[in-house]
Amino acid sequence: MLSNKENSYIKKEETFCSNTYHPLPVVLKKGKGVFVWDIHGKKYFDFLSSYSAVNQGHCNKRILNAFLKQSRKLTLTSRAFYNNELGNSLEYITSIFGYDKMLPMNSGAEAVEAALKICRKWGYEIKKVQRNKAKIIVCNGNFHGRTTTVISFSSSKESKENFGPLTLGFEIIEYNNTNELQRMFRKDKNIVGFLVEPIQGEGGVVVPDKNYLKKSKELCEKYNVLFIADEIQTGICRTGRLLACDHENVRPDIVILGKALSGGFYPVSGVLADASIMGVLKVGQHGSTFGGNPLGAVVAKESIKYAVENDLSKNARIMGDLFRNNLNKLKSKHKLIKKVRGKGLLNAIVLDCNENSKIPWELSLKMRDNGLLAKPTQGNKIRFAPPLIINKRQILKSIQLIDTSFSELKNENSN
Ligand code: IF1
Repeated sequence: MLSNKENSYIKKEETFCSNTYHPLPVVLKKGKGVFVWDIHGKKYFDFLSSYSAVNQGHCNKRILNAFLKQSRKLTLTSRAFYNNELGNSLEYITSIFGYDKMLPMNSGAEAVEAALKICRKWGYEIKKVQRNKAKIIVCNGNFHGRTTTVISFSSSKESKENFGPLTLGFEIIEYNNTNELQRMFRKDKNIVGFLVEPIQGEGGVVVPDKNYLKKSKELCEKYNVLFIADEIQTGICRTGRLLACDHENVRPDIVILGKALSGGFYPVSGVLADASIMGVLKVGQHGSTFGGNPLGAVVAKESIKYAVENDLSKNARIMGDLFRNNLNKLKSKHKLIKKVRGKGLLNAIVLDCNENSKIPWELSLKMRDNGLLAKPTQGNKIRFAPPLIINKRQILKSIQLIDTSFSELKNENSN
């Protein structure tokens, strides 16, 4: 039962904000590490991590200090002028990821849009495909953002209906299917790029077969197509490696980063590529008011430094294995758990109910009451993605809370 105070916050947000979400009924006021607190001081494990944007933990002290220090000096210059932080930051970030250059943007969708522009331009000017015929392959179940071009290649009707006319030049193929990818490449010589999530987040944490990425990259090399990895959600240690593509030693032609590049402080995203690809963008052919600002540059450098120096990849691997092993033990106890899947600390359970069942929501409410926040995605899946700093004791405690929530729901439904 929500308090009057909670209801008044909710009512105000619903009254004055666009109604594009169905938030879990909880009103948060504070975050620290793996925890968030509501307005009454109740503490929760945050198993959404702001859609994997706070991999380093809420209000990370090191990133906060860097943010505050730079905020007092210079926050925004626009790129009409140089600033003393952008070059330093991108020198560090490009060296960590092993690319020549990074194009700094702000939101994930903007970085995806920029990557698509680079890919198309490369197609016309380097690969020499037919003018205005460039084609980019994407996957069914994709999620790459909410801008009009990006939703143009969404496979979800809800994301694109009545937002037309949509952008042309995209073909959707089945995810995790390299045969179909090869058929596409053979059929159409104007294909310039393959945009793929190494693990599909919104699709309910869909992990492709082993070597899917490797085989896809090999096909891209064979047919001279750019392999574009959207690592906005899977990147920055989330799946147990710096990039999810690292699990298969795949080096994308273009890497798209966002979310945890910000440490949760300030929207920062970016596109990584070597000079031979990034060089197709000339002066005046791309830009953004905030892209490359000194505050975002400092935040992004500190966010990556923290993740690397604290080996969040290793912790994500160890804690992710512990979490999935324990979830699988729960599976034998709670028949409602149909499947456990994920990699590192990007995990989900598939519930044995249909896609429009109320059970996933009821379960999320139970977990909320028990002190753990997680939300259903794609109907009958619940995503579990805590900050990557979570420790063993906290994982085991979280499993207990999830177990209790299943038991309570079962008892309630059997009465
Ligand atoms: C919403 C999903 C997650 C992303 C990938 C690009 C973007 C996202 C792989 C765009 C953003 C967010 C957006 C948020 C919900 C959330 C989400 F459920 F929508 F798919 F995390 F899984 N590529 N994902 O996951 O980045 O422009 O948002 O910074 O729009 O509801 P953005």
